[in-house]
Amino acid sequence: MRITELQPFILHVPVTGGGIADSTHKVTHWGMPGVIIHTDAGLKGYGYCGTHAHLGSDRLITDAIVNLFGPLLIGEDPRQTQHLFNKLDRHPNNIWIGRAGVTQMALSAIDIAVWDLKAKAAEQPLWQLLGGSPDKTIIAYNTDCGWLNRDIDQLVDDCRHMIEMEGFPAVKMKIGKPDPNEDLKRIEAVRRAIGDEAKLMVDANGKWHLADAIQFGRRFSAFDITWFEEPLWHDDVNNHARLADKIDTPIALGELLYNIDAFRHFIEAGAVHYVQPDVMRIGGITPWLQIADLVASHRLPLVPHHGDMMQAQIHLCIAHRACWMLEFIPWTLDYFVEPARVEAGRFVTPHLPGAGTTLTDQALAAYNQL
Ligand code: 0YR
Ligand code: MG
Repeated sequence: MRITELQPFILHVPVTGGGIADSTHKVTHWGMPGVIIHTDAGLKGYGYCGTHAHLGSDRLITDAIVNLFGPLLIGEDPRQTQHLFNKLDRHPNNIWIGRAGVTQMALSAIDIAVWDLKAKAAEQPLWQLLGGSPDKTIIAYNTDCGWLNRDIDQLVDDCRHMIEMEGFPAVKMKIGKPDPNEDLKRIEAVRRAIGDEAKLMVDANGKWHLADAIQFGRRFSAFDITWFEEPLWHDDVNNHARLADKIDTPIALGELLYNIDAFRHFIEAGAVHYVQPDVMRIGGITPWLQIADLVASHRLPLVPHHGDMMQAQIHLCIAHRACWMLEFIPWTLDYFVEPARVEAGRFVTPHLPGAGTTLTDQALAAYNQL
């Protein structure tokens, strides 16, 4: 099988309730710049990353896919995933301007697409190709009920609904209001509404500084918070390690890290307890598997970020021993041939061949901005 063509796309799809916010931004749409990789066997591989639907930055990603990496792929066998990742990752152009940011996300989309092709060529769902079992249970936690721009009454209703009516065993809420005391009031209200059994996580998206994180993070113990996500600036290893020593609530981070070296630095510094790589940011499935083995070697849990909208990462979670929980956000369930499904708070095992990333022709026609 040989790669014959790269067909880029940029989807912008609506998010819940007309707009969502965390401490860094408010968005009305989720962006999915990506690529369909065509082959001479008639199989197509789909890969994409996740953004805040800014067309300028999305076009940078698709330009890197087509013009930085594209010429290196035509004529190659997509099943040679290790060979192709090394060829692109270590290409002089990528070393000089890449290894993070736009080019790393472009590489992620390509690597996901070639793994999609590899699994389709093997006529297996990716979790099976990787040696997983369909009987493995992956717990879903819901982030789509905890947005920072919901008032406290809506926040409480949405979180209670996900636990009581939808059967999720865990919800995550955003913090990062101008006054952390308001965050504490919201945390207390949600904990009271969902009861003591349900898991509750909080996510600051990097907004807090160390003093606030210590002072207010110590008070999370009263509410049994499962993890404090991205408390501080995303790349700040030392202060996250200091915070981890000062508060009881575990630290979760990784959604904005780009490579295995960054994960190793946080893990070896004792700065993270729940590790959250995102397959659409770190260069794809090939490095995801390496990072997952690193995480497992340190006996830490791996709970991926939702950037691929769970489609590929549910396969990876089923296959890898470090995973037992995955973030859930429902924005893109109508746009995939086999959308991620949750029943009673657990992901349903996908069964179609491939990595789960095949978009419908209708979605490509309706939402493509390219
Ligand atoms: C959502 N999940 C997150 C995204 C969310 C961010 O648009 O920006 O809030 O991905 O932190 O853990
Ligand atoms: Mg987060």
